[in-house]
Amino acid sequence: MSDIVIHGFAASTYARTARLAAEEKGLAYSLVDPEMGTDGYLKLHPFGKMPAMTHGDVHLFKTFAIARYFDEAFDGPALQPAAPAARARMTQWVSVYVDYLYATIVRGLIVPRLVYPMRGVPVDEDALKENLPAVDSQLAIVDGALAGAPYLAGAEPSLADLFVTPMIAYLPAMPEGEAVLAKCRNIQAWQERMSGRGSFTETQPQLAA
Ligand SMILES: N[C@@H](CCC(=O)N[C@@H](CS)C(=O)NCC(=O)O)C(=O)O
Repeated sequence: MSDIVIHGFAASTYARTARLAAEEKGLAYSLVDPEMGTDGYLKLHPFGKMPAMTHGDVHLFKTFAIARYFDEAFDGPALQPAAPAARARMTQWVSVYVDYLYATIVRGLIVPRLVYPMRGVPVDEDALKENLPAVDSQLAIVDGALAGAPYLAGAEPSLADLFVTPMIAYLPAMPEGEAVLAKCRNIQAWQERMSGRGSFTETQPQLAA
């Protein structure tokens, strides 16, 4: 069988989602740092983002496509519910992550608070502060969805959970993140379940300055 290669930085939330899916399926893969912006990498990901994935002659970009490929092309526990309504709910939460949560919480809070200081990039504190009510309200919605529900799309973890959990994992590392998480008891309990999984431990990024 050909080798699976995930092109992405360990600290990337999207690359971690792809890795979580591979780990949950019990797949062997290598993680390779992409050479962002080079012609070579643009051949793998024409939009210049991460992750991309190669498996023999299968070349994919976009995390949802990669994660679905892992789920559907290989044996192992199903990462997508079979029932149409639950599967649609999974897709709904993946879209919520891609369209809303990533911009507000990853780009608007985690990147400026954690990544910019490591790179010596000045933080626009006003913009960060202005974004906090949206962080609160979006996470309150996720918290509400997890009230009385073990996972976002049913009784078992699905791709929806694998999209959201890497972002939540960064929040305790910053005061604004800690403060919002303290109000989200259902997210806390869910994150505890997610972080107890082998896939989570195996993909833990090391943040170094
Ligand atoms: N919606 C895309 C998003 C990919 C994305 O934004 N990845 C981020 C890393 S988490 C990235 O490549 N950032 C580097 C950049 O924008 O140059 C997906 O699902 O794969």
